[in-house]
Amino acid sequence: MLDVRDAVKAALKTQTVETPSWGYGNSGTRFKVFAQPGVPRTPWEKLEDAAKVHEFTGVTPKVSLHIPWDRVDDYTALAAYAAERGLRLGAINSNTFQDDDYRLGSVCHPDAKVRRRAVGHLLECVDIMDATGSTDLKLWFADGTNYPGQDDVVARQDRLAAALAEVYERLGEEQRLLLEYKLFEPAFYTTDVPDWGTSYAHCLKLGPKAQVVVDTGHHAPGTSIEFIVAFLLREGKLGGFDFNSRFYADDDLMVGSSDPFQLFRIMHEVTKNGGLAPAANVAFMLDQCHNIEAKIPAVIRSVMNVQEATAKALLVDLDALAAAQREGDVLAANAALMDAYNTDVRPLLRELREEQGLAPEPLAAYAASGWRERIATERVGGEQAGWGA
Ligand code: LRH
Ligand code: MN
Ligand code: MN
Repeated sequence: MLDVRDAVKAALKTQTVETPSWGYGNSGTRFKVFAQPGVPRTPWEKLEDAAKVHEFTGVTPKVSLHIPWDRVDDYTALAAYAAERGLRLGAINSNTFQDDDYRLGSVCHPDAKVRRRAVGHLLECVDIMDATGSTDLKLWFADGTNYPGQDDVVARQDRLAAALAEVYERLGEEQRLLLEYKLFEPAFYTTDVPDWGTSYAHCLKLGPKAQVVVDTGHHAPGTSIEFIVAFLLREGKLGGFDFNSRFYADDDLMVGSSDPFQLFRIMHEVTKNGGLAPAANVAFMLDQCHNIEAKIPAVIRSVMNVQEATAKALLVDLDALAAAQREGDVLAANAALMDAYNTDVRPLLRELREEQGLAPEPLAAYAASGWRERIATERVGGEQAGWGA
């Protein structure tokens, strides 16, 4: 019989985590961007850093791009540059939130000319996907209103549905649209895609190539994100995650850094409900910026946090759990989860890495690699690209 540890390791070998190009660039809050030495100046340099994360973790072959932050003349060349470094380009994230035109929204804007411009950008993102070989288009809209009466809430939903339908029609056979929701910010009275239910309803109407993306930083405090995950998986509508952690507002902090138990509970629903199987096609993406901590080690730490939560989730004794649930034994059922959560999985992950020819401690291996010193010397001057720049 397969040993439990071997089964966990085999499952972990199938998991990949997609890292965001903007996690490597300079970023900050609206108060201050703290520049760091050696930070990438171009999308090409961001890929070099992403390749380092992949070199030391072995599980991050894909990098998400944000357009226009990662605009280049030749996306085919960018994909080739990634491939030379053992990487692929992942989700293309649209950006309809940084232009003056979008003061009243983008695809939900009351003016048809602005809506056309926004849809034009989304279609351009699909063109980019064709060039990069990306399969996922990730859409997040900053649309909404700040004041009662500002706009017609239902008309805005109609405009959103029309825009999404046009983009959906443009998708290729292997491409899909991931619709992200967010409860708050920057529209503080109504948000046009505020929650998973709104996203789900639009995706359901659009068809099988539209799925919901769960950004863990986009909920009200106390929300059971694991319930949302379980529900969406059951419906075949969980497209992926934007992982990060939050306290009060948005989501720049490292996933699993403050509430590893929440991440475990989420991963328990994922593993229990088949979400780790490659066929489920759930994209485990990070959506983070590292403002005060060193960026590459922060991405590595985040990836390790996802792996640790996944390993613990895979250790849950599902037979014992089901038996306790059948018998209505609440304490035993809860204990099945807690026993797994309280297991130290770090030795198992070290073992897994060694079996894969990796250094057992990715952070130490990165620190010893000299990359940090090298980029600090070589990457001087030039414009910083990306979020908060
Ligand atoms: C919005 C968001 C969305 C954006 C990213 C930079 O808060 O989560 O995914 O594309 O941040
Ligand atoms: Mn996000
Ligand atoms: Mn966010």
